[in-house]
Amino acid sequence: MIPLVSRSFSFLDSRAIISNGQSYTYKELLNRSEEIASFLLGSKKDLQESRVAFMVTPGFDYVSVQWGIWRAGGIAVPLCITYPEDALHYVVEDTQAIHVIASEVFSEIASAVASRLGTPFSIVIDCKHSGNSLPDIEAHRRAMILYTSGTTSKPKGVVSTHQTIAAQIGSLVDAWKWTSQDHILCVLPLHHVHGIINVIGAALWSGATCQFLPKFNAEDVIASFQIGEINLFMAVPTIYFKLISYLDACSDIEKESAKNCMKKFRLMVSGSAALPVSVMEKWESVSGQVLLERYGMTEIGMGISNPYEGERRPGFVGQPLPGVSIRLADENNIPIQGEPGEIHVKGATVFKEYWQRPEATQSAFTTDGWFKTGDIAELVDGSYRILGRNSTDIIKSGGYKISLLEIEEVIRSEDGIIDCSVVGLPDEEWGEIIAAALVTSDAFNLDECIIGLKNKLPGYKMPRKFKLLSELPRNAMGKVTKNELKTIF
Ligand code: MLC
Ligand code: AMP
Repeated sequence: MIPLVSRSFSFLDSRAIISNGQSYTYKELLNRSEEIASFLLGSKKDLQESRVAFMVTPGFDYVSVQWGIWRAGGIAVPLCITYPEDALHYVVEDTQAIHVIASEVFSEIASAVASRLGTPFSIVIDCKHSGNSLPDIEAHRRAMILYTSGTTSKPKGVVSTHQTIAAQIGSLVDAWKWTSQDHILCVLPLHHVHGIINVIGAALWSGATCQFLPKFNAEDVIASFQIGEINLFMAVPTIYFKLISYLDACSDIEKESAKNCMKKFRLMVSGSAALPVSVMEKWESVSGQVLLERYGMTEIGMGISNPYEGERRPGFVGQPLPGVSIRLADENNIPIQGEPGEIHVKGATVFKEYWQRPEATQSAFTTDGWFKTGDIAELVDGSYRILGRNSTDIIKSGGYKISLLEIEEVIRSEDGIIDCSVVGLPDEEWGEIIAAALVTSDAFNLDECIIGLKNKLPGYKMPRKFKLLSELPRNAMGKVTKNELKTIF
């Protein structure tokens, strides 16, 4: 059985989802996902872990398609709804998806990707069929592939099983005391664990209600809060920063009314990137809520969290979550104490493999089975503090993980580029922003280059600053000195 789906039979008449101003019960979600599963099966008895990619607006349709793929025995591959065609093509091709499903609004781009690869394509409303009996899915089977940027130039697919997903969700439900009375607002993109596991997964596991906004917008978030039903919120630091800026511009009466409503929330969580202490403090003053900061990663779900009850220490991420083992280790993977080290993780929440990359999978684990996160932390008075990463080629911007090497490779494919180097610059709102230094030929045209990049990169991977240089700063070994480059910016 698929743990998340089978649990929902206990909440049939409860409200599962609110999207587009409509409410849907768990029974409606089960019925619709069954229709989609039956459609995907056609004449087959079980999709046997075939991949199905879907580009669907956050809401009832998204969850129905995700569950439909699972119930047919497939692996769900959620596509980022803001990706340009090339980036979508990469994911659909890499997973060798057997079907692409899209909301009507994305049908043009998604069908173009599918037809380039000769993959069958359907829009969500056409995924309707009944009569097929659904296969029995064992929990150890593969369930989902999420793409994550790594130290190699191309994103890798992180494979989780139904068991992994259940362990990731169960740990959070336990630690943060979810109940069927909870009601959460989802504003996060749904091709990453933060939205998929922490928000939708935990809500539906608990028999709670998950309300969706199709896209983050500060005014809509505060207006949704003021209806008075939502009691939980989870977001990246950039979103809290944007909500603070929005509230700062409101009248005193509006501020007071927003605060009165938010201070009644049961919990507000921040994660996916470091929460600046200034944002945590400002948020408390505008909402009356002490944010709970936690640490996670696509490969592990959530690993470390400040306590639900007890002190939420600013600048720290807290203690290991239930069922998660954490240790700090040196460069030789030897466990260390009393000094900073790389975070290693073990437990049922850890992913199965990188999709069709056995060597990358093997090198991500120690010989005794610990996953090496690449994040450096220290343990101070029983609480972990994240200090940075062991690679300068990865940054976080708006909560998205970005490989600078991946962007450099895309820039190099543009006309007139002789050389380039990309760095992350500290930024109060975004955490870091992407800056690209270019060495170009005389015929180079920056505007054309930007248009070319926009066709290949989603908005959040686009460089925000460009500098044209006659040469890049390099050390005696010929390696670009990125710290020097940052000072040039
Ligand atoms: C967008 N813009 C940026 C930017 N992204 N500028 C600088 N840096 C960035 N990264 C600009 C756009 O070009 C545009 O400018 C303006 O901001 C608005 O763009 P948008 O796309 O409409 O932005 P918005 O919707 O406001 O997006 C902000 C956001 C989004 C914070 C809502 O970035 C987001 O959803 N982040 C969450 C990512 C996430 O879920 N990560 C979890 C990964 S899992 P202009 O000039 O064109 O108007 C993980 C594990 C864990 O990390 O621990 O959770
Ligand atoms: P992703 O691969 O997109 O899942 O991003 C995971 C990475 O986000 C982690 O490896 C960390 O570098 C970073 N991260 C997540 N939560 C936090 C946090 N609370 N503080 C600092 N970094 C974080």
